[in-house]
Amino acid sequence: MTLENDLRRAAERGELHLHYQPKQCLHSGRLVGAEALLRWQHPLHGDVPPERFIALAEENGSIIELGDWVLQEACRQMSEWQAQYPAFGPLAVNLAGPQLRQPRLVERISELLAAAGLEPASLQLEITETFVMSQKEEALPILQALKELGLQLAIDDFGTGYSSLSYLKRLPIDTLKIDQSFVAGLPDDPNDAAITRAIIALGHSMQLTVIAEGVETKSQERFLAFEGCQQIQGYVLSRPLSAEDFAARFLVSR
Ligand code: G
Ligand code: G
Ligand code: MN
Ligand code: NA
Repeated sequence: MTLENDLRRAAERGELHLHYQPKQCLHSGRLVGAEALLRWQHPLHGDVPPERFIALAEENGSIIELGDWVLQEACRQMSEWQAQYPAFGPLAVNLAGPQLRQPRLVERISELLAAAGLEPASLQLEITETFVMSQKEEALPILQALKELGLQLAIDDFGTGYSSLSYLKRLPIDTLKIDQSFVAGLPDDPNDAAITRAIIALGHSMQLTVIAEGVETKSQERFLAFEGCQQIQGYVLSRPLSAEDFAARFLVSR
């Protein structure tokens, strides 16, 4: 498949870049970091959405190299931003299942952090609930090693992955990220409202930060603030932006 071959060469051809979407504290209104999201500008097909190539990359194994490029670029960008805006962070990066299974992952991340001169706490890893819950025996020691290094850990797409609560309790995580499918129905859909409240309560009882993703409207934002959700991310604040636009809009004016 040609898209598959193109993907393997995308990094070296300079076709990959990261976009950044801000995260905000609902209580203070302050910026509390950003999520890095991978973009592929294909010379013929234009912007290829990650939905089309992340799964492909996971299947053919190129996610390891792709993910390594993402981590390296995120660290490079973060070190540039922290030099100018020391209070900014953490920067969150999505990690796919196959990346978490690499034996040298922890070593590699500490190498990248050291090369960029970053504290481990400047980096947050977003790991899907589906991976963590489907690979319980395997995931726990990996998460423990990443936590020992000092990274922040978030469970992404929370609510879609059939969490075992007894297992969740043992995970060394900092943050639950409420999946955007639940946020979409707020504030009117009674099921989405109930699920969102339950996740917020669960997070509080486990002393985890709860962030809602995919927040698009002020009425969703108000509902989440009222229910005690700490952070939001979504179009209501901003779409994911290029590094340049993100800095101009969210860093320079601080
Ligand atoms: O930003 P957005 O629509 O474009 O992302 C679509 C999906 O791709 C989301 O599920 C997101 O988590 C995933 N994604 C975006 N960037 C990365 C990345 O760098 N690594 C992995 N594993 N997934 C990513
Ligand atoms: O990593 P994750 O699966 O959570 O990726 C977040 C995805 O959601 C990305 O594709 C991003 O572009 C997208 N996104 C971010 N904010 C919003 C929003 O407010 N509404 C919708 N529909 N999608 C969003
Ligand atoms: Mn994510
Ligand atoms: Na998500």
